[in-house]
Amino acid sequence: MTQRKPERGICELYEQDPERADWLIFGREACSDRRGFLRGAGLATMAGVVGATIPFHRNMPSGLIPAALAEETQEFTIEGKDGLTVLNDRPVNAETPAHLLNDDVTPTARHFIRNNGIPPQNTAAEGWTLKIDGLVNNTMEMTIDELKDRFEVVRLALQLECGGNGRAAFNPPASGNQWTVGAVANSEWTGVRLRDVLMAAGVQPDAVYTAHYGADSHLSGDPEKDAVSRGMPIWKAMDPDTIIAFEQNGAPIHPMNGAPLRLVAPGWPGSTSQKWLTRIWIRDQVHDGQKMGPRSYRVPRYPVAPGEEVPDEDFQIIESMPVKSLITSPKSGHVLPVDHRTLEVRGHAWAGDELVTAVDLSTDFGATWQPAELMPPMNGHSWQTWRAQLNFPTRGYYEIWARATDSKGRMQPFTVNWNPKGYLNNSMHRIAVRVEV
Ligand SMILES: Nc1nc2c(c(=O)[nH]1)N[C@H]1C(S)=C(S)[C@@H](COP(=O)(O)O)O[C@H]1N2
Ligand SMILES: [Mo]
Repeated sequence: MTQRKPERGICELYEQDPERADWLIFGREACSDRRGFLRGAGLATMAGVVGATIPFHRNMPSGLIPAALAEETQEFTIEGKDGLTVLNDRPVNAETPAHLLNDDVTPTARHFIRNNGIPPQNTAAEGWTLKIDGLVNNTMEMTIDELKDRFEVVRLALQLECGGNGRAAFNPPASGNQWTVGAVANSEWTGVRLRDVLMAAGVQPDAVYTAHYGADSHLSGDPEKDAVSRGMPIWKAMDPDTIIAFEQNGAPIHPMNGAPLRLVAPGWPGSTSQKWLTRIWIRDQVHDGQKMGPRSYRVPRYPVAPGEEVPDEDFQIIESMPVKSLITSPKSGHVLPVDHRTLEVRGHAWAGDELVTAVDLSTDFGATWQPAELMPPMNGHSWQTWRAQLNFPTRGYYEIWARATDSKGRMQPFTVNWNPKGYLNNSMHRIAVRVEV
């Protein structure tokens, strides 16, 4: 496996010195009149770079980096995974290119991997136990077979997204895995409701938060330290879609996705969904385990300027994730053959604990929008699939932009909502399409 270079070079360049960026990419002409750099020779150069003329170039905001340039992928192989892009190999972190997420239910081979530490060697279901303790009337320790026997088994498609998905677009850059768009998945998980287990254990009235422990180890090798140990408020633990899963897509969980037992707390930062789960401790305070604070999986309580210093006490824990969508077909860079002017476009949208109520698409850099046909979720907390037929008036370079709206009327922004740790980038997904003569 190879270490992937962060992809933010071009974005960083634009942010720091847009004139020079235009000069480097589109040539000297682009610099004489920056606002008009897409006219004349500048436009011709840009068309050369993206490989086609740009019919809607007048709508392109100045300094906009064509989506066609922002893409570069590197593939790697890991057993049972197919076509993922590696971001880091110690610990293993790999995301899925958007066009490989086209399935309504994400195949295990295409489910991203986000490890904070070193996965356990032994992930056999046999002998694995889960302990429930802390503020409960009955401390419990159960095998996976006992969980299956005692509680109703459910199978749900659940959306899981890393809190840092989209971080690569942050400027100034945020440290951490430089995820682009593919740290999200919607596999089917079979398991028992955490709620049912907690009811059996008898949660005491002063319980406020769960604390999760897994069998992976800290990168340092220090046995006293957890790789990650997060939790959630009791109300989220009691959500019927929050489950303790022992199967992924009807088969044993992939070792990198938390075999043989994991939490799935859909719609919340992926870090809530403890993999290789061994213990859930019920606490009378917000959990203070590894990566619970003061800035981990937290964002400022108020909007901040890019690069602004924010004191630790002004950060709050991320709960439900914001509305977002992905264009999964066609693959960015798609070329419409000669005499073809329409294209079937598909993707998914999700909105944390909310529903997605609309997905709109633009082919003219956001000047006009048309609604996509949006399906209801397969079950609560599944992502929603959408499709649309788009028309392209002439030959040239186009971008398809997708913008989802949630049930509270919130829409995806065009730009990154900057925060120091690079979380929650739900800016619109853009892909490039070329229409031939
Ligand atoms: N035990 C354990 N659980 C974990 C993690 C981890 O490193 N160790 N990573 C978390 C993070 S940050 C995310 S985004 C999700 C990713 O789940 P996946 O690797 O199955 O896609 O798992 C979460 N659960
Ligand atoms: Mo994550």
